[in-house]
Amino acid sequence: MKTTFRWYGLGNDTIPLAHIKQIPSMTGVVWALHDIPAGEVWPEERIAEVKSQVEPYGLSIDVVESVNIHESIKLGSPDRDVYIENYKTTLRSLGKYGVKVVCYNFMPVFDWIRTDLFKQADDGSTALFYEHARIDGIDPKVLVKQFMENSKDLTLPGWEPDRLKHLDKLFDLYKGMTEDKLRENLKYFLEQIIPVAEEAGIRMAIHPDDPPFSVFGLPRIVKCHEDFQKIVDMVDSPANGITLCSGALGPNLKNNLPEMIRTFHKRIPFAHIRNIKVFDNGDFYETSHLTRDGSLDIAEIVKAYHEVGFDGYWRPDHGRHIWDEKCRPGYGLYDRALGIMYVEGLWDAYEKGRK
Ligand code: DNO
Repeated sequence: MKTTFRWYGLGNDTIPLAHIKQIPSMTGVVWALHDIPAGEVWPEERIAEVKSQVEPYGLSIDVVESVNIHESIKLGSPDRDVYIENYKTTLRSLGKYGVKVVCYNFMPVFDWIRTDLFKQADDGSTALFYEHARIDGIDPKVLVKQFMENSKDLTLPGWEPDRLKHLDKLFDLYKGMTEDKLRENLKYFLEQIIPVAEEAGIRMAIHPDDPPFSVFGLPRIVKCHEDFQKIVDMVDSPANGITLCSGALGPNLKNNLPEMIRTFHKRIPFAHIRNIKVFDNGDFYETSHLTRDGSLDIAEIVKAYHEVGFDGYWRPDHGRHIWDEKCRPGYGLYDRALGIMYVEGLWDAYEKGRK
């Protein structure tokens, strides 16, 4: 498997490419043009610019996360075709510059949701945290405001101010939206996009809903094994794939990740590996990658990838904030680098065991 690392771009990430390159096993960055609003075409010259910044470090730009989906596509509004055409144009350009995988998600309104970005653990480290009681009683607008204040000048993926400024209107538009209707809208999108992705040499990889249950009454259609089956069946092509994110699926402890890997591995071009600790009441926080630190058996997950001969891309997902690092929530250098060493260590051990 090919190790990658999410990088927010020059001037937008606290971590220099030179440091990313020094992490053992590193092959490339996972990137995006974070300033381009969902629905707009990514200009070719901007794609070329990222390529020229990254490749001199011996790193690839093979994986993009995410080309975000305009809400009109998720809502199935009459103007969705305009945004689908824009998406196709972006895919063609990305293919031209050698991109191989495009991660995206189909979550209404919000991308991932947490209630705390810097929850302190006993050892003094901090990490992202989700608390049911706080979500149940909170107006989404208050949560958005807290997030913006807490992340200061570092933009958060999925929490772009542009996306969230019309929150009331968006919630109104989603009134009456069911899982089935949302699924139909995903199918409509995929039927148009996948042939273009195939031509461009790109594999699309849908990211699961994070957390994998309905929040603020919004429907969720990418949260378990059955949902994945429905999605891969919508368009039967290797280009219609999954980003298997252990941390996003993990809060539902019924999700059997090794089994999902064994079932869907031919449709998994991209894996996110991280651990979480789930409490009895369902609250969860993000731990180190170590199996013994969380509720997910990361060793079994890596074993499943090894068994199926996974040769796709993976990245450590979020990390804790340790050693006083000042960084974007979830995206510091140190803990993600430690996570990589753990996962690569497991992989080597399985590899030796096989021989
Ligand atoms: C947060 C990320 C998500 C993810 C998107 C994929 O840190 O895991 O923002 O990139 O959901 O489309």
